[in-house]
Amino acid sequence: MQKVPVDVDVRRSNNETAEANRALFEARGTRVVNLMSAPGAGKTTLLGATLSRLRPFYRVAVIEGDLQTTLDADRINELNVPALQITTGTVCHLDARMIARTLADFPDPSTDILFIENVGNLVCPAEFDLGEHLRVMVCSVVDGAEKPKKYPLMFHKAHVVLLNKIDLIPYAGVDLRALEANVREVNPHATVLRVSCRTGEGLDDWCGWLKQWTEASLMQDVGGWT
Ligand SMILES: Nc1nc2c(ncn2[C@@H]2O[C@H](COP(=O)(O)OP(=O)(O)OP(=O)(O)O)[C@@H](O)[C@H]2O)c(=O)[nH]1
Ligand SMILES: [Mg+2]
Repeated sequence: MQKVPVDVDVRRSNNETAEANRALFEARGTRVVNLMSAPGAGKTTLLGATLSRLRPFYRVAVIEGDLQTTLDADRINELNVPALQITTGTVCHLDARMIARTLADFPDPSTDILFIENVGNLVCPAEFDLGEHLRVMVCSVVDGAEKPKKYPLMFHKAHVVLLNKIDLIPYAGVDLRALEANVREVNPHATVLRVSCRTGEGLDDWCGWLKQWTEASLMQDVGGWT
């Protein structure tokens, strides 16, 4: 009997479920954005700002991933955007099966863009395909310029890297150019944008980029980015 290492098996099974999720999303005409970052980099804050800018144009919904609480889903529901919470307990990332189970409770097929906020963690979320079409990483600039080199996988997997909290650069003493160079070294193809969810700087550019991507993706009628 051939032995298959457990993590290879887990990943293969996850990938199969992710493909099924993606096929379902595409049949519904829903584009799915997976938001990832270290804890506290600003995912939920960015989501709030993004939803308010995109809502006039698209039907949006959110799945929130969190170890314990429903706090982030509560924040999104306060904006009158439908949001469901997945609490993972001790698991430090979302996986495709969790998303598949949630879709059974969240059947609205008319969503144009579904945002998934992954569990705050700089490593594991990048290892699990959820069936998304776009992976966006939020990187807090105050965490230091060397982070892309130390934790390359998430930077490598991201289609978009948002360098958030640039309002704090004067206090943090971080070299923003060095950070950008490190991101590009790990992932030369990613779109890299500077934003501040506190001051609003860069958010119109980010949402403009996302609108363009959504239109292009819906026209192609395929995910294409995975
Ligand atoms: N100064 C500053 N603070 C920010 C910015 N974006 C977010 N914050 C703050 O950073 C803290 C964490 O933001 P959240 O949006 O909760 O971060 P998160 O990534 O969703 O956190 P988890 O879900 O716990 O991983 C909050 O106090 C935000 O107000 C920013 O651009 N500048
Ligand atoms: Mg959050």
